Amino acid sequence: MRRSLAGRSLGSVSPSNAARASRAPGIALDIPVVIDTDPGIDDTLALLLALNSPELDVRGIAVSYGNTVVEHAHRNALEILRRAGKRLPVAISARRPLVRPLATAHETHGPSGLGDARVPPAGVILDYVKPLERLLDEQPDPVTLVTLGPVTGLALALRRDPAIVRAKVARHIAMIGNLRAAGNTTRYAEFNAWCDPEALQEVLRAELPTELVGLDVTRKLVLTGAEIERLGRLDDPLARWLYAALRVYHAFHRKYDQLDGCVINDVLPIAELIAPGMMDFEPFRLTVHLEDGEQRGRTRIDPQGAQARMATAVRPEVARRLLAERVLPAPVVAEAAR
Ligand SMILES: [Ca+2]
Repeated sequence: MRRSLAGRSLGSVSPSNAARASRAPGIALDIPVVIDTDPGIDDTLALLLALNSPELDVRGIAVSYGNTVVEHAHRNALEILRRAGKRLPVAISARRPLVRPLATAHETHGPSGLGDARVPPAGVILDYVKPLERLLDEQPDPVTLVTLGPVTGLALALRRDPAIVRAKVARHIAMIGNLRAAGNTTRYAEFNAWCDPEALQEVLRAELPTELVGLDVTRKLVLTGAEIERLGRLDDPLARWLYAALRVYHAFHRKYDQLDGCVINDVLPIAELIAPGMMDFEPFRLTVHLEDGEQRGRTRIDPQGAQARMATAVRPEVARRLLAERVLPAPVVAEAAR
């Protein structure tokens, strides 16, 4: 077995090719997926997991503002694709919230969005770049839309072309919101929901259907400080690059959450697609607080709210095992490899 991280997960015989080769021709088992993302350190692990998983056929990436400005998120997405050895269509999902001023999480993810990881300079994104609804329209059949950032781009697509969204999105799974867990941006609100509560309200009311993977479950998926330090000691370019990103995220968690580790929220919706049933979902009627203040962006149960399913329990060891097998080398995530 090659010890190189790149060789394990990103080598020339990709898991994707190997899996396709073992299947009968003409039988498409891969789940077609479009990922709307604001990379982002946890987005990076989620994207690498998706790109390295034969169960998923990632058809394209749509990039949003969120953890950083959209120009940086776009540059980061291209760098993640380059390091994964993939070329995919990249669309622009949203540059700013529907009505609120743009805010980013630079104190969590660093000014570039990827901590101290080296990235090329960001360019200007011109107006004719493909929007999310065009990326969806190009799909020959319905896809699973995964959103890992604010849902502004999906709300805009629903405003501009609801028929395309409804025809091409068979399932929407989102890292967003919280019910019983405390917020991570205010006492009550999760960051993606807080960024654009009006967009989340519009998306929920569309009842696509949407499934929410929120802080109630994502807080249970933690890379420990010891695991991050082990990653930093590996002699491997991708491991060093990920470590430079994760150590900033780790320092943030240590300072603000008194947590020796990183909550890697965005990995969970991807893991659920690969290993269905690793989370429990329950149906709710949900609404979003649109008022300013600590309640802004809070998701809560409301008998008049929109129907959606929300994750209420998780088996994080499944996601940790997937990361160990497909993104991080086994010695990093020690117990998951057993
Ligand atoms: Ca994200």
